Amino acid sequence: MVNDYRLMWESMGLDLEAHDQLLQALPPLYGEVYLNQQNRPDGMEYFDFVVNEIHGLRIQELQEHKGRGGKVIGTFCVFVPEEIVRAAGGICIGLCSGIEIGAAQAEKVLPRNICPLIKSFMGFKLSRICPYFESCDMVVGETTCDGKKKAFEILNDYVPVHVMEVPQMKREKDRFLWRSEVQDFLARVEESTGNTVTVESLQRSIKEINGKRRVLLRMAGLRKMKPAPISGKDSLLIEQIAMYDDVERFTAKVGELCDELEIRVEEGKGVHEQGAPRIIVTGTPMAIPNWKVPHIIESSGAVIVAEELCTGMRYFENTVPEDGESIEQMVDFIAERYLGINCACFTPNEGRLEKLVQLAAKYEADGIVYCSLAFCDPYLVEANRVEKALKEHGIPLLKIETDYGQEDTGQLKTRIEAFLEMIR
Ligand code: BJ8
Repeated sequence: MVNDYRLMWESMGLDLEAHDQLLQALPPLYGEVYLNQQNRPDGMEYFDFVVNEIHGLRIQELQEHKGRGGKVIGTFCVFVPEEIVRAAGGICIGLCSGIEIGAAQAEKVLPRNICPLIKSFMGFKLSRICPYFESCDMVVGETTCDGKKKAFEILNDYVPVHVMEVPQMKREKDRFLWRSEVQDFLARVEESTGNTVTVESLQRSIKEINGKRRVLLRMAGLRKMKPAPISGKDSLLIEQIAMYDDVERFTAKVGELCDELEIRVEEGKGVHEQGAPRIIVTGTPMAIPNWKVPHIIESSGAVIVAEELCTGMRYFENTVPEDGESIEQMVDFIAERYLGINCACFTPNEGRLEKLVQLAAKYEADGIVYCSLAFCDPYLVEANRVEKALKEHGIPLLKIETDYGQEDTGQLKTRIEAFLEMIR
């Protein structure tokens, strides 16, 4: 099978040597972070399988889709409406960028001191190492932060990029702009796929993507229970896989897992020791395989009960109304739903502060860990507003700034352990 995959990777133009190195790095890391956990739900077997096949089966599915004339569209932000891509018969893939790779290549076109997520996606593309990236017929960028916005101009030299202008405020005129951006995106997707989005296809796709979001919300709801029936690391993995797995299969598998978690809740079966501090993680997205901070938190005796992240709650907390009757009305609904995302690129971003306070109460959290990638101005600066709001409500906070390297692991562990000790 691996040999078949090698032929596939070769035919896609991957740098096989560099790709081998990447694939060799993943299993030991996964084994240490994931497979060593105690008391994992049986339903995690599917997600272990997906990771095991990360550059295999799913890539094969994408290639088969392309072989039938289908298109693959890559994204880097949860602001890109996947409902529209799906309604046009395309497959929408969240490109991960969660590992330091191809940095030397990336630094040929980018400054050294830039957010690791941006450096990572440029490195992936320039070193031809990611079969997801190489499957993309088009990549969608956005104007959320300056680094990404300018990097997409460069990326466009290597793959067609469509940039959506995400407003930075949420006034009526910003809503108007965003609606027109969603409308333009629909036209661009139709052009790229060669398919027309119809009322029926968009209605269906909205329902299917809502289904995916709802099942993730169901899983999130079960994590409110004491003891939590699933670890934060496993939940994060599922939220990461949500970005690229087959929508129907993924929804069904998370549903099966939730059935099992409900039984665990009834039986009072949890994944952690009694009295373990309950933590919410917030900040910049944690793309596969960036599990560093959650792993430190949970291996220090705490349990993560929610992620106020784009690889978390911000991805699934809102759905699109399903009663739209025309394309125009559904575009409005979609635009409105997406503008509800509380990204730090907005000013002000009160919604995020309110959400964090609410989450802390609903999930009975003992503390919040604010984790920002280095050089990410929006999240690093917004930490001040978050700190102020949480202080007013007496919610303990730990702020962390890190990157994809492992050099700071010891130091982070010391700080996280001290924080847990303080809130215990
Ligand atoms: S909606 S959080 S996925 S933009 S970490 S590249 S912001 S410098 S990723 Fe994000 Fe969309 Fe917002 Fe979510 Fe820039 Fe910060 Fe890097 Fe970032």
